[in-house]
Parts: sequence; structure tokens; C-alpha cells
Amino acid sequence: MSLLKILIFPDRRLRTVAKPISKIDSSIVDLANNLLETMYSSDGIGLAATQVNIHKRIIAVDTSEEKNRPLILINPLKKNLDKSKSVYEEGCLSVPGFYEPVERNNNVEISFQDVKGEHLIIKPEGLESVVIQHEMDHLDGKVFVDYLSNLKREIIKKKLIKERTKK
Ligand code: GNR
Ligand code: NI
Repeated sequence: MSLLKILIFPDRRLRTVAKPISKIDSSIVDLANNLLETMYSSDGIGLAATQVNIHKRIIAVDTSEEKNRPLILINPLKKNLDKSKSVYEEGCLSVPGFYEPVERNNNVEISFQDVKGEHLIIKPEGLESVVIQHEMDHLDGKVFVDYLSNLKREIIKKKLIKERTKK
């Protein structure tokens, strides 16, 4: 297993649209394990391959208290089941130190493949639903700051660029 380096906003590579995974082989299983290892070691509850500069449609999620319920979603697709939405204070490993409210759908159905290539459908609830939608945005080159006002986003951008120059 290996720890992967996480891209920090406003890195343009976070804007890349990831490609579908056509063959789920051992290299994809390795990538899944590396995403989980990187997510856990960064204290994240989700991680998209886009964030580690790998532009394939695969995400890792674990919203369990004990951090013992790893979930890997390959080629995930979302269907909104109704129009009901909630706001949640979101953070992102690619936007370290900033937490802002984002509105997302409550009731979604996610179809995906697992690491065995099996086609599955889940209806996630609560935080898990928020995180899966947040991760799927990454695969489309979207970051949660895109939902904020231009002013808020520009302030966050300036601060993160300044942080970067310190390192
Ligand atoms: O670790 C994370 N926490 C989090 C909190 C609220 C809403 C979404 C998230 S996802 C984030 C990890 C991350 O950046 N995934 O892309
Ligand atoms: Ni994120």
C-alpha cells in the first residue's frame, strides 16, 4: 500500500473530469486500497481519485465512528429520488482548514460497481449521502467551494495560495 499526495485547491488538476473504469483488475484493487489508506491517514471520511491526481471514476468513503466500514464505489451514478435538500457544513482534504455550508439532495440512489465488478445500488442516508455526493462532484472536476459565493471562494483561494508559498 502507499500514501498518495493530495492536491490542494486551486490546483487546476482538481478540474479534470475522471474517466470511467472499463476493467476492474488488480491495479484498480491496489488503487482502491491506496485511496482508503490515504483517506484514513488524513482523517478523512471520503476521498476521490481526482484528489490524488488519478483521473479514474473511483471513490473511497467511510463515515463509520470506528472507521471500520470502508466503501469503494467504482463508476458511481446518482439518481435524485425527490427534490428534498439539506444543508451540511462541509470540509474537504483539498481545501484544508475551511468548513462551509453546502446544500445537497437528501434522497439519492447510487448505482456503482464494487472492487469485484459487481453492480450494486444503495440509498445512502445522512452524512454518508452527503459525502458520496461530495466525492462524485470531485470526479466531475467540482469542489465544494464552487457552491459558495465568489467572494468566499476567492478569500479561500487567496489564503490557500499564501499557505502554499510558506511550504
Ligand atoms: O473528510 C471529509 N469530511 C467531509 C465533511 C463534510 C462533508 C464532506 C466531507 S468529505 C471530506 C474528505 C474529502 O475531501 N473528500 O473529497
Ligand atoms: Ni473533497
